[in-house]
Amino acid sequence: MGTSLSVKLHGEHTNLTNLKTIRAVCPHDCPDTCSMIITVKEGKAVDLRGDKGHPFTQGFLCQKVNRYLDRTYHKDRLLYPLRRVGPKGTGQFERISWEAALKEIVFRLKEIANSVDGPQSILPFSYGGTMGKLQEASIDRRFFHGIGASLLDRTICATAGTVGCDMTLGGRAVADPFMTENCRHIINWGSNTAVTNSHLWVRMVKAQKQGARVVTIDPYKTPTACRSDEWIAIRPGTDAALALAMMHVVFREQLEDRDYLGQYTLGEDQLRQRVSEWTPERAQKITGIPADTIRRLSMDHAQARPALIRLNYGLQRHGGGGMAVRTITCIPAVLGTWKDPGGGAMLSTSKVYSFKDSESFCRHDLIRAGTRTINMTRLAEALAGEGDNGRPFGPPLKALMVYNSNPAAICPNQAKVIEGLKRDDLFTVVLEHFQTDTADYADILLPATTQLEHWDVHSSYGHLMVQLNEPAIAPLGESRPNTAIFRELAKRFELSPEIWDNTDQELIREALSPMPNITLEKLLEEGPKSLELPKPFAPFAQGHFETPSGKCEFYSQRMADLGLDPLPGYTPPHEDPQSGNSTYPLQMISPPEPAFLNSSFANLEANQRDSGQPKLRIHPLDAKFRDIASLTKVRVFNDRGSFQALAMVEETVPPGVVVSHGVWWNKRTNDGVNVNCTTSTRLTDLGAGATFFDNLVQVETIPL
Ligand SMILES: Nc1nc2c(c(=O)[nH]1)N[C@H]1C(S)=C(S)[C@@H](COP(=O)(O)OP(=O)(O)OC[C@H]3O[C@@H](n4cnc5c(=O)[nH]c(N)nc54)[C@H](O)[C@@H]3O)O[C@H]1N2
Ligand SMILES: Nc1nc2c(c(=O)[nH]1)N[C@H]1C(S)=C(S)[C@@H](COP(=O)(O)OP(=O)(O)OC[C@H]3O[C@@H](n4cnc5c(=O)[nH]c(N)nc54)[C@H](O)[C@@H]3O)O[C@H]1N2
Ligand code: SF4
Ligand SMILES: [Mo]
Repeated sequence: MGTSLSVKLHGEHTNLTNLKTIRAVCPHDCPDTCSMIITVKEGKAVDLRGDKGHPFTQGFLCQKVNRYLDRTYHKDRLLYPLRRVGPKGTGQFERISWEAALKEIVFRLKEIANSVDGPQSILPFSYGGTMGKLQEASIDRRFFHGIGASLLDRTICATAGTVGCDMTLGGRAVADPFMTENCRHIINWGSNTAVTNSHLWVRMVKAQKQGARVVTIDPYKTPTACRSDEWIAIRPGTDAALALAMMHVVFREQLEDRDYLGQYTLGEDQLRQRVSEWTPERAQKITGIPADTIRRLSMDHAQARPALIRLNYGLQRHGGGGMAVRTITCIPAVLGTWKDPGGGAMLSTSKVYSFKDSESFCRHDLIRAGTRTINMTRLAEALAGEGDNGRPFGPPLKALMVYNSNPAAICPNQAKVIEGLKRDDLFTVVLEHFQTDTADYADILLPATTQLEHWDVHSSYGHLMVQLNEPAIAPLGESRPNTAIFRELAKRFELSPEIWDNTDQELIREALSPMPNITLEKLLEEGPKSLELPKPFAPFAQGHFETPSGKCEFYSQRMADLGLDPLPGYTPPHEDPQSGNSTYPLQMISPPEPAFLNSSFANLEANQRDSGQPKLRIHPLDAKFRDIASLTKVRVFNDRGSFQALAMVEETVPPGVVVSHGVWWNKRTNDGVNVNCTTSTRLTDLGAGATFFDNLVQVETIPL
């Protein structure tokens, strides 16, 4: 595409000599993985739109990525390597050459690797700034494994649910997203689908128009909840109690699928026994949801076919998040809803793909025996050299290499993260598009290319197609792809050329190699390709669970072996106002502002305009008790920190719950901090994940 004078693009022709169209992929951490069409004129991208021919994208992009050209050509884009000249955090840099930057990085890293502390005092820190196979995780991993750096456990988002699901299903909960519109009963469970998964949402709306009932279980009345047939307000962190009571109702009303239970599940008797204790009345006390509502929800979901639970991340970010997902994912097996295409439960489609497995693609074989792993959620502690649960930390961190992430804004216990980033004995390198909060602490700041400027290939965690990202324009300024930067570092470290001496196209071929029918050429010529899956696609219709028993494990020996409850159960929040010993009274959740993608886009003027300033949604009763009037400034605080927000007194939250959307750049707020100055680094019960929404705070007025 793009080189010929007359380009055929899903029936559209572009035959002006100086215009070409390129197919790209939205790189962001979002389940929709949209296919984008970029129009380029004389080397400049002049138009970007959703691919009309892509069956999931359906020709539209979200409000954020519609502005991707503004982001790419933004005046604040980093275009040259920079070296820090002022104190850490002040953001003062001077321009240097790539040669000088690379030389300094290699010199410092080698010096650290050869010191008594050894290479494990070097830590890579990256997450989902881009989800492409190459720019997210390829040569970078090989480089860090090759030099013997500490490993990073990437727990900030999804590991609680991954492990919770895995214990029950032996993999992720997957339903065919292309069949959603056929569903008759849909539960958005801890999922703000209309905002965070908008291309699935349009399918839910279609189902709704065809008579489906759409229900949203969320403590906050989100846009998804507003547009659903019913909003069920749940007390944060108590979803497992609701799921247990729903199964209680199903068994009591004899609405279970005996055939499915008999053939494809393990531990039915123990599950029956467990849920017999979970009457809707008991669950009402914990969840705040009336027992009658629980009964009705359970019966509606049990009696409709196909029935889908779209379970997402909101409910995972609590102390009991892993167990909540494990418990909810038992429901489809009790009801037999897995039998229907589109039905069952949906968490992520990522594991359906058979790209080259990351072990071999990222060369895990290079990892030196005994290398330690550091949990990214506990960056605050790691930078302070504190081991978990009193265990020794090992060699202190002396170098931090950050890419595809903005930890100064997105990590919990922000004050402590910043304290660590300020350390003068820490050598920090940041690869970025912009001078983020994290970039302000870099010793060397390197300009990275955006998705319009580099190659990549993508799976998706919300649909089932493989997509190629062809560069549309040349790298702006002196920016370079992550792959190119790590390639150069690996070369200068004299690592074996076979691990780095390959082009991005070669890497794409390698990533695609287990899928012989999907090649770089085909993706280039024909566009996105569907995975070859059985039609209809209902992966658990006849069991095929990848658990040790091959069944859906209500009883899990693996959980028992870990010393955990082998049955689904309810784990209360770490910071539980019902425990009777909590210091702060209000449960605060901080999901992302719709116009931001985590902290990405938070620096664009238009997105800031859409979002206004940090707000706090609070129920009228809680506001009255504190003399808080709407649209006045409040202080939100706990022992970890405090931030200011504009109070929005409204009944979109129940009493006892407050919502403050994230994730602002600290330096773009009035008080220089964001919600993460209050969030904690305690981990989830399974998967050692982040507990951003398990957070008790107090709120007070700010005297004028
Ligand atoms: N616009 C936009 N889209 C995004 C993102 C973004 O930043 N902006 N981020 C992307 C990423 S990285 C991710 S991981 C996904 C996340 O996708 P979602 O999981 O949909 O994201 P959240 O908005 O974090 O959480 C969903 C909902 O869970 C609710 N919630 C909080 N606690 C609980 C609870 O205890 N129980 C229940 N039932 N609900 C609870 C929140 O109020 C929120 O409305 O979205 C992706 N898409
Ligand atoms: N309070 C609170 N905190 C949260 C959340 C929340 O809901 N509430 N959400 C959590 C979740 S779900 C997640 S996933 C994390 C996300 O946290 P992060 O993964 O850190 O996501 P972003 O904030 O989007 O930052 C990604 C950065 O990568 C950069 N980037 C993008 N592409 C490239 C590239 O090709 N090369 C390089 N070098 N850089 C690139 C972007 O410019 C951006 O600054 O945040 C978590 N933090
Ligand atoms: S962020 Fe999500 S919805 Fe928006 S363009 Fe990217 S993939 Fe599509
Ligand atoms: Mo995430």
